Amino acid sequence: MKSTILPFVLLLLVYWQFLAIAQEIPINLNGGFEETPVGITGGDIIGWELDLNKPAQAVFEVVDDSVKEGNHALKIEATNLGGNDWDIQAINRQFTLEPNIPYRYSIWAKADKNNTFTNFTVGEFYGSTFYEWLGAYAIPLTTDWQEYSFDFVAQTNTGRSLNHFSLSANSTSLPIKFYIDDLRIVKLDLSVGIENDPLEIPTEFLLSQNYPNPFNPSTVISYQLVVGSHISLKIYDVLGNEVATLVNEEKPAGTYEMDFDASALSSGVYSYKIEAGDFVQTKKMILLR
Ligand SMILES: [Ca+2]
Repeated sequence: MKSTILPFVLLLLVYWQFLAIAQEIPINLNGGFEETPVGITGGDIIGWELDLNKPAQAVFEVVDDSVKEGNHALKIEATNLGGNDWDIQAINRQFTLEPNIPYRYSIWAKADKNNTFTNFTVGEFYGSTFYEWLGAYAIPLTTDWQEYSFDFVAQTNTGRSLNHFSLSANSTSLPIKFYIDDLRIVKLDLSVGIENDPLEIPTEFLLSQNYPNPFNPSTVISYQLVVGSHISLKIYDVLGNEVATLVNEEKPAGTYEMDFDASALSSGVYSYKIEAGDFVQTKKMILLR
């Protein structure tokens, strides 16, 4: 009996891992670091802020350097390391982490000299002022862009939301410069393989904000359908002229991702509109060359 079941269990485990789906979390975070930081602030800001009010002295600057999409990355130049960190706060207290579900934090980073140790931490927001750290990861950066990722699991308490990332650095020689770009949080849905159902049926219609945004020249637009219907997903310029049709067909319920390549278009604000039965939604995006 045991020898009959074991290969099946191993196969199931492999299958489970293989089918694990990463679902991007719609955090209100300028994870591509295309824009100037908000600064030292509090409150519910859409975007992200940097808390410079720390012993460690550093200058933050959005510079013309990028590992992936977009043109810019965040440069952090430290002249003094005071043993404390710098905070990057993703300000979205609406997004609640699901307990006991693994999430993956990923970020691209490099430094101007090897072995600049950087700690990346992830925290969750709870109540009005409390942050609970979910993980801290010490990384020896190199002079080449590399992607680093860490998995974490939300605590079981309810009402917690993803809020807080921080950085700290250590090096034997100062000043140091390091760069970060393309910060993402994805939810790892490991239940999919077990259910043997690659398309989890969503519970609400949704047109997600494209990622990255701003973008150059391509971006990803995703949407969810609760029921199957005829889908139209079109791109319009700022004058309302249709410039592209991404989808125009019947689709079953499910979650979809579309790549939009804007190589033929010029810089500017565009909108994308989905029509799925009675569900109509439009969002804006920025092509930045
Ligand atoms: Ca970027």
